[in-house]
This record gives sequence, C-alpha cells and structure tokens, in this order.
Amino acid sequence: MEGLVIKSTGSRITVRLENGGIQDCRLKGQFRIRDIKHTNPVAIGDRVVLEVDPRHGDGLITKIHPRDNYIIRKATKLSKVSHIIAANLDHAYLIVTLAEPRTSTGFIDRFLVTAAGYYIPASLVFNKIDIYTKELDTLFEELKEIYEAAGYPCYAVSALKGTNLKGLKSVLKGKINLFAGHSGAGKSALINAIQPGLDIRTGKMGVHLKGMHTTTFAEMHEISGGGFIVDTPGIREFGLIHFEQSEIPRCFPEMEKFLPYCQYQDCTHTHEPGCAVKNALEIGAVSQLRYNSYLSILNDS
Ligand SMILES: Nc1nc2c(ncn2[C@@H]2O[C@H](COP(=O)(O)OP(=O)(O)OP(=O)(O)O)[C@@H](O)[C@H]2O)c(=O)[nH]1
Ligand SMILES: [Mg+2]
Ligand SMILES: [Zn+2]
Repeated sequence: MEGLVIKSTGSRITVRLENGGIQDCRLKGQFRIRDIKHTNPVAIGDRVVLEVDPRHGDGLITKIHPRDNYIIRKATKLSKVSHIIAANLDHAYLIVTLAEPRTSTGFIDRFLVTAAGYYIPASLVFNKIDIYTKELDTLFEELKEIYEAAGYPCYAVSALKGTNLKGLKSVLKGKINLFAGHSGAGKSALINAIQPGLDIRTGKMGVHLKGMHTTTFAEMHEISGGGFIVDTPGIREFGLIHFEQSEIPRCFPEMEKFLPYCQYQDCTHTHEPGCAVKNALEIGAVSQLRYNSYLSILNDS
C-alpha cells in the first residue's frame, strides 16, 4: 500500500492512505541504522510503502520514496545530526506579524534565503491585521511593495476575525504547504481559521507576548477540497542550512537577474567596480532593505 506520512513523533508514525484512511505505523528497523545523519529517518511529507498486518492492524513502513526536497533543522549550529522538519513541500509560507510578537525583516530575509536554498517557492503571510495601528498598516504596505517586487507574494490576514482568508485558501489548494514562523505569530490559529473543525491547540497571549511554543511537533493537516498544511513549532532563528558565500546572491531573486552583468565573475557585490547589483541598488531595482540583509547574511556565513 502507498501512503503519506502526516505525523511522526519518535517511533509512532501516522500515515494517510490513498483512500483517505489513517494508519498508525512503525518503521522497519533497517532505516534507523542506515540513516545516521538525521534523528528521524522518516519525516512528514514522505511518500511511503507500507504493509498492514491483517491480524493486529499494525502498519509497517517498508520503503520511503526518494524526496523531491526537504528542510532540516539542526539541534545546534555545530551539531552534525539534524532533524528533517518536512519533505516534498510545494510551497513555504512564513507567518509573521507586525503586532506582537513583531517579526524582524532580518528574520524574514533569512527564511526566504533558506527556502530559496532548498528551491522551495515562498510567500509571506502578515497575520493579526485586526490589531494593526495606522502606522502598522502603512508599514505593511511598504513591506508588501518591497517583497512583491523581490518576487514574494504577500498576504494580510486576521486568523482571529477570519479576514482575507479567501485568497490564501485558493493558493493553498491541492498543494503541500509549510507554515513556519515565530512562536505566537498565529500559525495554528490560522490553520484553524482556514479549516474549521481541526481544533488545533493555540497559545494564550498574556503577560508573555513572545509566544510559548504551544505547538511542539510538526503535523500535517488536510484541507477540504485537497491539499495539506504542515503546522510547525515556532522558530527563534534560522541556522537551517549552510551556504557557501557564493551561493547567497542567487537566493535573492531580485538580484539574481543582474548577476551575469557584473564585471567580475567572482563579484561579492560589496565593493567591486562594475557591479551590476550595486548599480541596480542605485536605480532602485534592488531595495536597500534587502541589500542590507544580503550583506548581513554574507557576513554571518
Ligand atoms: N489579535 C489576534 N490574535 C491572534 C491572531 N491569530 C492568532 N492570534 C493569537 O496569537 C496567539 C498565538 O497563536 P498560535 O496560533 O498559538 O501561534 P503559533 O504560531 O501556532 O505558536 P507556536 O505553536 O507556539 O509556534 C493566540 O493567543 C492567538 O489567539 C489574529 O489574527 N489576531
Ligand atoms: Mg502553533
Ligand atoms: Zn556584483
């Protein structure tokens, strides 16, 4: 039988069968021994082959199909072992808010670079617009202009009031979508609003406005009409992938098209003469905000 892994907490794996049924599974021992790089040899989003014992109804995963892509998180920056958050993603959505807890543009850009590093298309969802002040509405408009010009669609929604969910719902349809972002940004609340009836636990915003890591395991939720959303635990920062410095410019889509026109092939777009990226910055084709993020990410890598 073929299935899709929708939840995996240690040794308990939940698989959605092709007929829509749900099957609890274990993983055949050989996978654990073979995969020493990851703490979880099977991940959410994996397409698997399984056998079900007709007597006890126990499922056994016997094969994991090759992954189109996957994103990982390392336990620490230096650790050799990593955890696969999800595999076979069609699209990644960063859920942010300009209210509490405010997401910085530095964090947004690191996420977008990471997604580009994995070749996963990404978008930004600005949540909690019900509590934006006039200033925040204006800030949203400014950021939307910058990010959409860079090639990243932006959505403004309120999970609480159910505002502007229609556009978002239509782009999620039929795809495997990742929802990521800081704890407290409203990832789980937004999934509840998109798919009523799921009743995913959400956090209480009280004294600790930073969010309290309500979601502790990633889980894939089915949306009616087709498609899935992977809810993930909140992330503090991004150290998800190690990039060679020379790979970073291509992860800024709005810079990418200028790269062939730099005078030097190994241009770092910082100080070199005849740099097409700096020229694009001067004429406003690359925004100062995004260029600053580029410098900061280049500096850290
Ligand atoms: N005002 C307002 N509050 C919201 C909105 N969406 C979510 N919240 C509140 O924000 C808090 C956090 O929401 P969650 O959905 O638990 O956040 P999360 O991103 O899933 O957080 P973790 O699971 O910890 O990563 C809850 O108290 C929600 O009620 C919104 O659109 N407007
Ligand atoms: Mg959550
Ligand atoms: Zn250059």
